[in-house]
Amino acid sequence: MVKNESETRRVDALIVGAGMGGLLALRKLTAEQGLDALVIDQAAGVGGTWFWNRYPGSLSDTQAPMYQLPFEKELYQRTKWTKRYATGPEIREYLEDAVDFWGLRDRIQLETALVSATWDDTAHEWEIETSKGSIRATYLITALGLLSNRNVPDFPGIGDFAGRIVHTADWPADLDITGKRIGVIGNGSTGVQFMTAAAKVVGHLTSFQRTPQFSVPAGNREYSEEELQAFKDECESIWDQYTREKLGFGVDEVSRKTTDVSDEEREAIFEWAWQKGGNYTFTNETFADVTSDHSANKLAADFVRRKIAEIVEDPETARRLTPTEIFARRPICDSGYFEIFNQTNVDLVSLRETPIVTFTDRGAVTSDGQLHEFDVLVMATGFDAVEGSYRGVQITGREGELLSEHWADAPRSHLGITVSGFPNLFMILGPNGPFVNNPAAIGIQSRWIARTIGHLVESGGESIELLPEVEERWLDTCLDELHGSLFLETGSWIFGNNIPGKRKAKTANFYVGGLDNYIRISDAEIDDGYPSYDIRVAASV
Ligand code: NA7
Repeated sequence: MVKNESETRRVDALIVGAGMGGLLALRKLTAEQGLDALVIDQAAGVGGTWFWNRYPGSLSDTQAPMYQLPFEKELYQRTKWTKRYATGPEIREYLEDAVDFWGLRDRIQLETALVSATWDDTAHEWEIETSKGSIRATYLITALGLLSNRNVPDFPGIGDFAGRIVHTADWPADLDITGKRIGVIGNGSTGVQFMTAAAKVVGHLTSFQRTPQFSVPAGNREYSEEELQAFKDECESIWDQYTREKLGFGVDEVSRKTTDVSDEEREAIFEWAWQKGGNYTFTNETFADVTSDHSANKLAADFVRRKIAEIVEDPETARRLTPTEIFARRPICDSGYFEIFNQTNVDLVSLRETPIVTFTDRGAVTSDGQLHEFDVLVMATGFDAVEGSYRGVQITGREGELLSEHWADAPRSHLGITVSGFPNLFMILGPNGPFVNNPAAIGIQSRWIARTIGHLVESGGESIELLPEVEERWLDTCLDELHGSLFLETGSWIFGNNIPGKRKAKTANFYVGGLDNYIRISDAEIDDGYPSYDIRVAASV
């Protein structure tokens, strides 16, 4: 259909997603590159992941000083967070403030979904359809989030349930769980946070657990005035550390191995981490081999198993809560999760031992014939993550190829940012980006994108496109880095193992070679004049 040109809005850059990634890209492209940029988001407010995940207990388990938009010193000084971890509402407030502080409110169009984007190789721009009209943009930046596409599994007879069914990532504003009977499916980070908070206020909670998870104390606490001021004074050194760290979570990434110390010393170090709290403190600040070596992993896992047995009073409940797999999912921390199972209003159902056979109007019936009644069913069932965020949007490249076709046998990109055949498309947290603290990745990728677009503008380039062989090489690099990873052996979203049939043979999903190496490789691309790219220069230049 030929569109009326007057109905089509024209911008230099269209950014899809008003979460941390989209907002930082907007800031950089407008303030540093002077571009006319616009953000669209299907949500009714900014915040991305944090807009949607409003379930009770929602909190970032990255230490708050590291869970901030990097390289923005003035914004950092405004942060009001006072505890080791920031809650969902605090993060939303922080992002709202960033929008006003940077004067970007007029450049954000909410309740607007991306429908399709097609590269016009004659005009050298993207022709974009949104739910609110057409836009043409020289650059398309997709900041769709890693964990946006909700996983809602089907259960037999679930349509018969007469109560309310909610997903944690689509939490209704009018839902008050106080005094209610709640069923919860899922016990990943979200389920653990939700149940720990909900158990304090609900009438009754039944946890339907498929796979028991390792979780360590979060060690949440108030920061002193002095500590808060020190973070503000030294924020640039936090960002500087990214160039030397593997993960960017602000934990001391030790090189000591479990075999370097005696049994007593090892136990004392695990105990120190348990008392200090923090997921990556336990996995990376104790010993370097916990996440890479089976024997070391078992020592860490057995430590947590012993703690569960100490905390949970009923031995049968403790047995069902104790993981039998290796300790190699995205690590979880909590503020009293195992303790809730000592409460009389909390029950645990192992779906491995007694799966749900059907739902009735009153609740779920398990294979032992028991009806578990509840008023609200909470699905804390996670996401079709990473490239799953791109399902449902139609992005068509230079030769008419759909991004979904391009990724048919495995999602592929360079640095998690660019895709061959898709000129002037830049992703933030796209597939095969670094597996690190997300704000760190967002900062580095936004900076890379802004610099690259700045280079194009200055040099009269009208398009930049990744060379296909580089994309294949980067996929191989990501796969090589993954070789032997313990994380491949568990059913986590990190590699797409959580969705039946999703993970394909060549899928890497992340670059696990470390933040330091990622920064070095991505900086070198710019410093060397973009050897991995075909840059087309306008004829008149
Ligand atoms: P996760 O970590 O993917 O957890 C999802 C949970 O839902 C997990 O316990 C799953 O059990 C469970 N699940 C999923 N499908 C089913 C079915 N069909 N039946 C029973 N149980 C099911 O998602 P989260 O939202 O908790 O966390 C995602 C990330 O957000 C987290 O890692 C942080 O980075 C922030 P399973 O383990 O697959 O047996």
